[in-house]
Amino acid sequence: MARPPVSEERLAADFGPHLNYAPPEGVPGREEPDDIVETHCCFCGMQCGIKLLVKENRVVGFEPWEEFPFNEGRLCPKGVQRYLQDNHPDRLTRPMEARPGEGFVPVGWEHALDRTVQEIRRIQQQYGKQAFGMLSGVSLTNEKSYLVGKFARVALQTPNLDYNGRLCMVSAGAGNKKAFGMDRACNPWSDMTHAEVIMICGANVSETFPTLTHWVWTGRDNGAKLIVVDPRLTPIARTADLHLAIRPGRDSALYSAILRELIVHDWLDHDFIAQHTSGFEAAAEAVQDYTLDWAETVTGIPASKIAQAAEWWGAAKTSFLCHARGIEHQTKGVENVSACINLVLATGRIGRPYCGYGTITGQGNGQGGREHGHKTDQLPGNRDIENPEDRRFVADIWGIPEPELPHSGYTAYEMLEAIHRGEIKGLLSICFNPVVSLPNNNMVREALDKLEFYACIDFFLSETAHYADIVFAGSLQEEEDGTVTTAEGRVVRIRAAVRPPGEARRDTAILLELARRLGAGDKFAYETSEDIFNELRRASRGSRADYFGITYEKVEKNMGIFWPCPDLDHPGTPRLWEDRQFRTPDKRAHFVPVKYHDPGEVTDDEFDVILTTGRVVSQYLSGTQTRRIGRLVDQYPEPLLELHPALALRKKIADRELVRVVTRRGSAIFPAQIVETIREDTVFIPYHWPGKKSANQLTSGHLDPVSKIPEFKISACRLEPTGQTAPPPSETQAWRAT
Ligand SMILES: Nc1nc2c(c(=O)[nH]1)N[C@H]1C(S)=C(S)[C@@H](COP(=O)(O)OP(=O)(O)OC[C@H]3O[C@@H](n4cnc5c(=O)[nH]c(N)nc54)[C@H](O)[C@@H]3O)O[C@H]1N2
Ligand SMILES: Nc1nc2c(c(=O)[nH]1)N[C@H]1C(S)=C(S)[C@@H](COP(=O)(O)OP(=O)(O)OC[C@H]3O[C@@H](n4cnc5c(=O)[nH]c(N)nc54)[C@H](O)[C@@H]3O)O[C@H]1N2
Ligand code: SF4
Ligand SMILES: [Mo]
Repeated sequence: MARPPVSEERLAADFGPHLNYAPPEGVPGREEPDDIVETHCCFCGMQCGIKLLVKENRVVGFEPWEEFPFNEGRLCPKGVQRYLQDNHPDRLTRPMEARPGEGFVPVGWEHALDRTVQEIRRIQQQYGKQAFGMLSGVSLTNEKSYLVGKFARVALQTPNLDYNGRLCMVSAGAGNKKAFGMDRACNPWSDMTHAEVIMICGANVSETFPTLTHWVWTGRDNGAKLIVVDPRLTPIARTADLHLAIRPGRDSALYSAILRELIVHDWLDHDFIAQHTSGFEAAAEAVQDYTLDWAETVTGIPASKIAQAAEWWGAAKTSFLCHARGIEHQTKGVENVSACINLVLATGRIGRPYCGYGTITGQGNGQGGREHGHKTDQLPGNRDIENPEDRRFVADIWGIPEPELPHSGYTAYEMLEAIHRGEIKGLLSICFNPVVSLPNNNMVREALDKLEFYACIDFFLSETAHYADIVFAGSLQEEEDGTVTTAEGRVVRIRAAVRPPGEARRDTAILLELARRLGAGDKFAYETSEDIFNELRRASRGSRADYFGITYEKVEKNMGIFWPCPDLDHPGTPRLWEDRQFRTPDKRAHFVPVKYHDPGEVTDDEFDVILTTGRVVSQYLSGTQTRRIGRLVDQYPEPLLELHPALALRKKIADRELVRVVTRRGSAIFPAQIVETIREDTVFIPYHWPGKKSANQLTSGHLDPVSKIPEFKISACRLEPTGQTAPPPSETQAWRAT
């Protein structure tokens, strides 16, 4: 029997008073710390080095860590405020149980763990092992990611495990594997410094990876031509030599037309193509009709600008191409990635100093987290869960017979659909807030309401945790030792600075105790995070993400080690492919032919404007961490609908007017922000807010057929002005997670 819908009272619980936390006098004890801990920012994939100041088991401030080579002490607005999470009054300090009519009630660990294990057993006995699912996230360290993968397969024995990287890195991962047989940014960012051309596709670098801007600008100061492809004139685009304001969802048309230009003008590296690649002819044939004029019609970018980009790219001796979610959050996310890689391969500019390519990984451990097996189709070391050899290798390390290892299950969005259909009855989640971050979140909320049992591990009561029966009080990044892998592929050390507050426990301790109570304790006999890492090293040995030669000691001594690192005496690999030995079966890099097709949803008479979604500098992902920090809230207090003055004029919309945005999934009201920095046919809404302010009420469940990433970047919408002016932001901040 499904539960009754989660009550309004429960959804509103604990979500009001402390949203804007900012200690007026600073955190007490700031002046004389007991300890200074060198670690990394908990937010984006840059993983900037930072020193945390600790006093009496509390993080009371930070200092720059200038010696850390990537950011050299620089931090962004989120990085300098993150320490405020530690002492936050909203921190969960005890497990909680949802009781009918009472909302959430604090309970003891024994009860919370017992009830969870009983429910897992009941559901699995009644409906089968696969009826209990697990969702995970890659703000977790490598150790926790590995542990979750093993926990779901060995303790829960379910195929239905997936992670929030499904919303983030999977298009790039699939594209990289097709081309190179391996999934990592190919170069360290310092290779931008002497690139003659830097091309940034669908990445709002200055807001989403602010400390990376330093490397882009160093390249530009040294004479690089900067090309930015984005429907918006973002801060980084404002500093570019060429801004290609693309119509959302048309990327592969642009890169294919550029490839055609390279071929027409013979701006190709024939030796590299002949000796180190395969598939060039098919890729060339696929683009032969994609003329500049055709591309102008499809992309909305003037043909002359496309020609200019092709000429700069073609004539350069060194170059760096990078992309992020702008091209990857599409139903052709993987094809867009392939189309970009084709440009890099055609000119042979990879695996050399100042010649590089890379996706800019988003989440804190978006790189490591996508290698160690909490992805449904994957085992540690980026091994394939359907490959018999990979299965045997990992089953041996885990001490289970290979046939007991589950196969691939549902991906994240599909899992919610399966819950909605009643196929999956129970869920455990850690580090994922799908109520805010999945598309079409009206469906997501209905699905969570249907679960017979749901347990969530978090340190704040996230919007999704409101739907849980049991909430386990887990740990912040700085409360547990471990490692993460930065967007460059550099494995760095997260140091425990403090213990979790009150009765909260380390994430690892919670998972290990659940495993023990599920009867799998002997398979999870770790004393420390380093024990888990050492098993991960063995599980990744010889794989496409080889960590075997990396130890805590080496990481600490060198301020990070780049994988692959196959042996203990190996120094790590900052730049891939210098040896030209790609990880594909034929050791060549593969061109992938790309044929253009339209996005999953196109505009029509009824829905005549393109809606795209993304980020602002001061908020992070689903916002449950950053919306609780007053100084970040002040910088951008509410989601705004960005639109061009010409569109505003056509729709008779005034600045700050409340506008109803309608898509085929639903509607929501946002204050208009009229800006000249966006295409006339496109509007943009940042997605960091829940409830009535959530952009994901509007987005579609269209998925890339290969990567299963949702098409967050393109929906067709209609704009309906309400005639009302939005109240000042301060009056609108008390939104509830309804
Ligand atoms: N401040 C902040 N920083 C973050 C995060 C955060 O939440 N806040 N999250 C981190 C994570 S997990 C991620 S994944 C990254 C994301 O980093 P980005 O990918 O840089 O961020 P987005 O805002 O999602 O999208 C980037 C740009 O894509 C553009 N775009 C939209 N549609 C298209 C299109 O069809 N084609 C092209 N070429 N561009 C398009 C948008 O205008 C936007 O400027 O940021 C990381 N850093
Ligand atoms: N419309 C639209 N939607 C999007 C996107 C978009 O561009 N547009 N971007 C997508 C992308 S790229 C991403 S990455 C997703 C992100 O989506 P989510 O992963 O859902 O977002 P987070 O805010 O990271 O949620 C993580 C949750 O885990 C908790 N958490 C963080 N660290 C830890 C930890 O160490 N331990 C434990 N126990 N809990 C932790 C946080 O408190 C939070 O509740 O959103 C996606 N959704
Ligand atoms: S750029 Fe990313 S890792 Fe660096 S301080 Fe900002 S959020 Fe943290
Ligand atoms: Mo992401």
